[in-house]
Amino acid sequence: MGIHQTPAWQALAEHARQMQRIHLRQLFAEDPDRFTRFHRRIPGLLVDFSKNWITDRTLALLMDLAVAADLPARRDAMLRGERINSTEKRAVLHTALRRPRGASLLLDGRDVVADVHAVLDQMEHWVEAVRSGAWRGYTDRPITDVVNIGIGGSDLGPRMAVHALGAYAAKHLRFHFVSNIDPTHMARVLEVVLPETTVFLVASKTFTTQETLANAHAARAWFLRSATEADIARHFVAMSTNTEAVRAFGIDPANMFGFWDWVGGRYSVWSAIGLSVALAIGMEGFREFLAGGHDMDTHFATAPLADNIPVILGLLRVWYRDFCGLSSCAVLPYDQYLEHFPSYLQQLDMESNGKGVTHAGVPVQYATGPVLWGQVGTNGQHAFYQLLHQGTSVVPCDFLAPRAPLHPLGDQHRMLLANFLAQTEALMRGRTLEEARQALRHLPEAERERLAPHKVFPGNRPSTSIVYDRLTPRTLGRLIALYEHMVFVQGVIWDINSFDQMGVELGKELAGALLPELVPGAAVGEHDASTAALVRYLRAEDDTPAGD
Ligand code: G6Q
Repeated sequence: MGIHQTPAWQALAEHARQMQRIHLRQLFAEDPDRFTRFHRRIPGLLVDFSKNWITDRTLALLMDLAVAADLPARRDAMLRGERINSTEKRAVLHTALRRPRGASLLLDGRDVVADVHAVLDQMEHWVEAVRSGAWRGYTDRPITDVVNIGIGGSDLGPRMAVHALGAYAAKHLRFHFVSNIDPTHMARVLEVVLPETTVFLVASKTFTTQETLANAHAARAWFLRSATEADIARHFVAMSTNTEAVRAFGIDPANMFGFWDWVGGRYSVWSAIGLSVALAIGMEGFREFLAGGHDMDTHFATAPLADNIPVILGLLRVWYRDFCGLSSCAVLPYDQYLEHFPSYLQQLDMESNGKGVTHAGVPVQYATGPVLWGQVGTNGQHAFYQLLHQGTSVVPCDFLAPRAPLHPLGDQHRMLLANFLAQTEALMRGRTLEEARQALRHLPEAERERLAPHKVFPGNRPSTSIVYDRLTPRTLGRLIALYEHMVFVQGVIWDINSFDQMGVELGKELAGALLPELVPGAAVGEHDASTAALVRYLRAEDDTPAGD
């Protein structure tokens, strides 16, 4: 029986029809305890989900759905290391990367936690050498620049986290991230670094990714214009699971930091892929980051479903997607340090749950992963919030905000928080026509009547507020793990494999076929008329000026 055929699903569908007529204003007016009942706290974090389209009954029905989908057992299976990545027949053990030293978890008879800590110790050794200046470049100068070369999961996590933890970062090291095959990306970085004071971190789980290998080769060629092959060992390290390919590239495996096939790319910032993060904040900070992830794992593993923050927030996503017909959600951090968090989450969520078949390969009969997007506040307020408030699409929003600033500056943190609160309140309450008229009472009546409809806000726009004490490595670890587990919860309800990414393959295959066809004079393969014409145009064989 598919999840959509269970009584729990059908009860939610019926309940959603009843909820359609209720405005959030009304729910708050009728229930002074609404915040008390619909928020949860764990140390350092408060999650207020009272401004969502829910009642006690909604939550109870969502919990029934979680039970119908066997969520607790599925969660435990992931944490135990069962091969829940069904298509690739792999365990999914990013949580093992954050288990404390001395814990143990056996996978095929091997203690993966011991392996994790062996790599962390290796990282510590190198990270502290680079940060202290003991590790020197080929002209005996200390390292000043770190260039991470990687893409997707080998880029978005480290880039986001290095930026997010900027307040704790070594000031004498500059960090650069090159991901795109577009040569502009590498060229712009090479303009500002020197070969003798730069280390390149080649981050690739498979060490076969076209973009990363092309960029790594370009960096190597640039480096060898000033240095020798023997100097490579001091300037290139790799983070990978593929020792042979690392060696073939010319990096000594002694300068390789390993991880394992049970770490998915978009879940890999906690592994050696986080080497740039460790270089930025030091190993003590990196271990704190891991401890934050572990805090959330412990909460996810042990809190009762109704108090379990990732469970509640994951189920709310399902509620909006499948029962309220909403197809997108926004993440809006009121924290400049979290500038790259929305694009990080975009991959985490959309690559994990943008799936159309169940584990058994049967097309799903319901909607799966929403489109996730967002930007930091208050910037977004001056851009797309118009649509959030008055547009015809309803977008549930996650607001994130720190209670305390990392850089106190006059009254600005309070101004930031006032804006965050004002947005959640405005989205929830809206403004009626009568209130709009009131606000315009100073105007002549005709003018007031002309403008008032434009100043009406429907309100009833749901949001969740996630408030943390201040952004520390530990807080960031908790926040990332919170979203990882929310993604997992949704995948379990939808019975999809959140841990493969077959949807990125077809484009890669076609790009491989098209590459030789872009050489002028080469044969153009079998394509639709559009693709074939574009190939010719790009080869400059069709020079009809654009616009003619
Ligand atoms: C993430 C994806 C994908 C991957 C990149 C880079 O979950 O698998 O974004 O991280 O394609 O892969 P490599 O690390 O193997 O170069």
